[in-house]
Amino acid sequence: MALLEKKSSQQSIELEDKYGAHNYHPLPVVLSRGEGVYVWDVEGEKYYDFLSAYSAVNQGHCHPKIVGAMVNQAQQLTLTSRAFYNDKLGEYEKFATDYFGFDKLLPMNTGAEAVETALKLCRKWAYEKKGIPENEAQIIVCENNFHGRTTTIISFSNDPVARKNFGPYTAGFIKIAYDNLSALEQTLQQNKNVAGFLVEPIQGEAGVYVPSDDYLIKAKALCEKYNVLFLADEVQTGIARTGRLLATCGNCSCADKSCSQNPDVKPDVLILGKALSGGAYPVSAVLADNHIMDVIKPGNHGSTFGGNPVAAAVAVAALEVVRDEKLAENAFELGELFRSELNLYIKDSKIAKLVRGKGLLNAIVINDSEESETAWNICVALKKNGLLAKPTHGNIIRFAPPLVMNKEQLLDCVSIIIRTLKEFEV
Ligand code: IF1
Repeated sequence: MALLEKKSSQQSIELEDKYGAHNYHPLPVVLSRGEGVYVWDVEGEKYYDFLSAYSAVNQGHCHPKIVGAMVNQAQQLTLTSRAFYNDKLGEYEKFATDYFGFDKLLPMNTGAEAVETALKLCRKWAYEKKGIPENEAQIIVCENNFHGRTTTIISFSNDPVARKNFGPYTAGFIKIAYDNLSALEQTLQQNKNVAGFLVEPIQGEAGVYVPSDDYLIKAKALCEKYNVLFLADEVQTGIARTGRLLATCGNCSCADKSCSQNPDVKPDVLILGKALSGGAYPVSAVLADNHIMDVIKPGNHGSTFGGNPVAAAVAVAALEVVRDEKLAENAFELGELFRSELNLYIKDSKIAKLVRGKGLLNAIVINDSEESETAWNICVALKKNGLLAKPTHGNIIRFAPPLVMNKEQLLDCVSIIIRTLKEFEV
């Protein structure tokens, strides 16, 4: 079969099955085009994308401004490495540090790389600024976290599928219950060598767990009290996904000044990825103020592609789109509408137990066991009805459309979701 001839979905699936590692179990759909909130499969079937590539495509598929910035820069200069300066990185760093309210930015590529960078930064700060004895630093993390797939990150995961048989594991992490301030305070009191607290403002992969309103601000206050860095992993919750520019919303240029859901919390270290590029290119970043970031000296850290001119141009365009198209406000309003519409159905439903989330990061819990195939079967049925979504764990289906969706499209998706759930009402 000539490589370039158009293949059917089945042929594409067979190619991946035969020649690709089996590290995913995708829904049986083969996509070949995306535009805004829509994607098309190779047979030309059109779908609403309700996953947004795990919240990387917040700005919508193939946004013309972002693609334009990428193509334009790619025809100019793609990569210099950091052995030399390039004319785009400094401009991006100034734009993004102003945009989020931090002194400095360390550019990386994937979310996991940014999390690893934040962990290294936190440890180095602990040894050189806090005075913790070398190799004694501890970082507190939460049960059911997801921060990426590197060996160190899965070392503090409690997901057996992500962790088993990848040992030996990296030491120096203490796990506590999520959304539990007394567990955090006790751990801080009992361990004098704590360097930092790494937390997702909403636990995405765990099933879109939204913590108590005062959790983040009180956790930050405890970190200040015990001189511990508050590391916010906003790879999935950031870039307007939760109805605010950041779920922590500290010091951001959030256009929605009515950020009443949570008081502002400025992390000591902010971790971004995914929609930082609008899904067009791998771009991630770690932001911190000078008294923390200045422990990093030449040769301490880096990467071949980190801070490349294409990433810089794409990230500036992606952030301008979020601001200019008021995507945080749109996510806030459509999220309220989505949950209120679904709650009207859920109150009499036997198949859907609840809907939870913030902005356009939501999930429904299916009334079946974690081991059941029900959530998966519902997603296959949603696909037949023109909407793509995927379960996170077992009986939880995440719903996260691009933030450029309008009210009419959202209500159309709500009716598809309800119509599909009704097929499973017992
Ligand atoms: C997969 C979901 C998982 C993340 C947070 C860091 C990273 C992620 C909060 C790492 C990545 C992706 C990875 C992807 C599925 C998806 C995901 F929650 F978004 F759905 F797995 F939990 N911090 N999340 O969510 O960023 O290195 O991937 O760029 O690995 O299956 P990355």
